[in-house]
Amino acid sequence: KMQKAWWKEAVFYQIYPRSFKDSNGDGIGDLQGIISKLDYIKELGIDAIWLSPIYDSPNDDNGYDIRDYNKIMTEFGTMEDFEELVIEVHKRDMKLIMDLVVNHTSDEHEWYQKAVKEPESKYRDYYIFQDKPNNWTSFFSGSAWNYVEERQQYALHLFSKKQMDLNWENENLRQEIHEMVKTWLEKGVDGFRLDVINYISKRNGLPDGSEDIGRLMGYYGAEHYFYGPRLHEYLREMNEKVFRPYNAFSVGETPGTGLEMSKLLTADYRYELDMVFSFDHLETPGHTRFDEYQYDLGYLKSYMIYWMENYGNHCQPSLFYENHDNPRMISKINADPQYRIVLGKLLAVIQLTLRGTPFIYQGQELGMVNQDFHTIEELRDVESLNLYNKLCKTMGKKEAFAKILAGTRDHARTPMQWNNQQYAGFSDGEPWIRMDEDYKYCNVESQLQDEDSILHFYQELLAFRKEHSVIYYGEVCFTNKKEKDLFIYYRKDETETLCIEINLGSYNKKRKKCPQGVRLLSNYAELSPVFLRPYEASIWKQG
Ligand code: ISL
Ligand code: CA
Repeated sequence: KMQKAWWKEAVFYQIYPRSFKDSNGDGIGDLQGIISKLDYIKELGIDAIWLSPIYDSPNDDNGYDIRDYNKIMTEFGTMEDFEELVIEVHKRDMKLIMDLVVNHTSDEHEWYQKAVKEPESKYRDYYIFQDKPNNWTSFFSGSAWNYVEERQQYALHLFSKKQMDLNWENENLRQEIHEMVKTWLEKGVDGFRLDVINYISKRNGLPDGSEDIGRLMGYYGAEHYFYGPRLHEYLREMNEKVFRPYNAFSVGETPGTGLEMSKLLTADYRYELDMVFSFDHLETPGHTRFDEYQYDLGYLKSYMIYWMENYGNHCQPSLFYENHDNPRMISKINADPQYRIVLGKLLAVIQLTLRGTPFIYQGQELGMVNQDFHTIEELRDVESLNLYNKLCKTMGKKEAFAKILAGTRDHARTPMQWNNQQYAGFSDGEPWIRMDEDYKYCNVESQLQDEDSILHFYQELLAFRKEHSVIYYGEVCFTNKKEKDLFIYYRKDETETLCIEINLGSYNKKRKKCPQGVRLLSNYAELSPVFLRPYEASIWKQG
């Protein structure tokens, strides 16, 4: 028997504020823009919103480099705007969670400035300084160490040169973080998504990373911090002091932890995190985000079966394909435009009928696809720009750009497509990042008018979930596990049984038989008793 919780019944919607809706024509999305679109989100059927960072930041990594945790980024608005947002979200009976980035801060954060300039102050150990660098590399290319003239030492940054890793070994620092989190909970936010939270504990002495692992992964040192010795302790401490007293929800972003470690981080009797995001399903094994290849849906099937069968009732899976760090899922699977609509709906069926909490990324509900970028000048993301410069040292510019184009995070960061007017109704001014012509055909306004749109399908499915609690707490059982391109599973409880029947291939697949009962929802209007058509996905109700 599973324990009930609001977040096990909720569907989350991730907003990337910079690109969601601009209210004042400066080309940058903002809080008032979000407030103006809350009715849209509510009508979609969403229960909770996750906001990517909105704190004061010099925007080296679009807000994931925080300068002041207690201030709102000027481009996004004011603290009053934020308080209004909390009220407006709650008024509509939705929840709001914030992004909590506490593995690192901006180098412009007061703590870092003082650590460097006042080496006798209490801030001296808030960051990770060493006399000599080790061989760890940054996720955004090059060494993970900056030389700091003032201290004649090196400081660690696992991400950009302006994102300095905090030293969680320091108890004062941990306390300051706890107090900071409490001030946001006092403002009424319902929880947090914790950025790379599994990286906060680094192995004592910071030993060099293994050459073999480094070569294999493409970055050095991760085995010394992706699941560090004090991780569980830090999480339990934060849970006990901060999350539990406020009944706050937590979902950790935890790249690389896999199923067994994820269980240890999220089991309900361990009081660490409520859920985690695992990323192993976002690329087919043997590929990285920057390879150009076709994603294999057969792998998604095997991954989902593995998690659903082994994660257990004490842990709640998260279900997602997209976020602000990844190209669009439809483009990865099959970029042929004739399949865009059926494929967008197939993805919705899987995400919204398996056991777990779905997270929909802005634009996913429209079936947004990768952008048609042409030159490196059109890109904004620090990861892409750094990697491009690095690649250009060993290959031609064209080849380097092709790799960037396959994986750039900017595919997911172009403005939300609201209508077919200039700048897609996102802004009256030129957006901070280029967008292609796709908004002329794919946008909220036109999809709201079209009953067969992906957006309508999401609305129907989200309403359907609310009528069928078997999706929240029922069992999942798979059949035909070995059969290529066929994905069939049942959701069962005392009250009903649903059968989900999917063709993962882009061809007509001969049916052996039809499921029993009635077909309630499908991405094909007419039932064919002979074939499952390309990417056909249907929900049947039995008995
Ligand atoms: O670990 C990785 C290398 O494959 C990356 O996936 C990385 O862990 C992931 O991108 C972390 O993302 C989060 O933290 C970053 C920020 O740039 C991302 O936007 C955020 O989602 C640093 O704060
Ligand atoms: Ca603005």
